[in-house]
Amino acid sequence: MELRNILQAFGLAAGDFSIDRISAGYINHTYKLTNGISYVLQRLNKQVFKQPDAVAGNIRTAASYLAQHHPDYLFLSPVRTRAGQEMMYDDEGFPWRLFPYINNTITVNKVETEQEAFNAASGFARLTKKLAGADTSLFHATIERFHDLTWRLEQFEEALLKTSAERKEKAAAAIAIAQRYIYLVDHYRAQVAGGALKLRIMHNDTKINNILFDATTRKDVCVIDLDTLMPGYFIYDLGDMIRTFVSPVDEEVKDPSQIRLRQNIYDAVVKGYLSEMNNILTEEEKMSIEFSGQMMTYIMGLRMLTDFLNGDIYYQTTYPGQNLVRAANQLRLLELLT
Ligand code: GN1
Ligand code: MG
Repeated sequence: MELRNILQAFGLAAGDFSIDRISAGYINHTYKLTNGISYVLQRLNKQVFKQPDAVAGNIRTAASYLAQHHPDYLFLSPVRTRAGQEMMYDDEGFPWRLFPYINNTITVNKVETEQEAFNAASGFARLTKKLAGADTSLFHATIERFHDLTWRLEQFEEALLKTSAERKEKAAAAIAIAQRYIYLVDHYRAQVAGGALKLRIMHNDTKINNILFDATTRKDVCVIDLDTLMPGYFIYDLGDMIRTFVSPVDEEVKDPSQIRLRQNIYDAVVKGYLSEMNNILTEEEKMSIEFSGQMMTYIMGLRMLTDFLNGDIYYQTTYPGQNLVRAANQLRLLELLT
């Protein structure tokens, strides 16, 4: 369906905007509509988000809780269609959402400074903190068992059994490294089963480009990309920040030897996170801070490797072998984090 028709459903005329596709992200299609008042338009990946209503529902639940209890907290809710819906479905059944664009904000794709790491970490932490009083049972899993490490290991093992000889051969080195870290899954299971981690509302995709910064002051303004806002454990958000912030090069780099652990950035992430969550996290939870980065780096390595073994069916790729490159980078980072 043409963007023109989609915008029409939201009461906007395509001709009024200059429209650019934003390429960051492996899952959804995102466009920036620029004019005096600007918007972000996004097509949700319906293969990944099988229940778009759960996505919209969680955002609505969070928005109403925050409006009631923390009215000063800036939380981005979608713009409704003319028919009053949070999403419109195109002819192929894809849901589209529209978000207001906050002027004078920027996203960054790479953490350069400790201050940036600290600000982003405190920004993501503040979301969980502000939602700490909300009833987690009102939120639904938008992707079942999304960051459940046990499940991701099972999927990896199943892919290993089903993959082609050729892919298995190409991935042999990565598979061997991945198998060395299965002990992390045992630890995860023990933590969850033992009740060491409290169920909280997490963002679940805390990459640096999922937070808006003020273009002038560089302070964090607002978190974005709330498709995976759902119950989880604090290690998911803190861990994904450690995973994506600490290396000077990102998960796409072709030469894994460029992956490094910047200890100062690591420390700034943890400090930023605790600047908001120190009084919210239990002492027992705090014992999993170090584990968080290891666990999330491992889970992403497993997911990327699984996707490679499955024939690249989940993440968008632009060249053959890209998922294996991504996985190798995660496993390299994991070596540095353990
Ligand atoms: C996916 O689409 P994007 O880049 O926001 C993935 C995350 C991974 C990330 C890896 C729904 O997020 O879990 O961390 O790729 N999102 C989903 O870069 O699977
Ligand atoms: Mg995302």
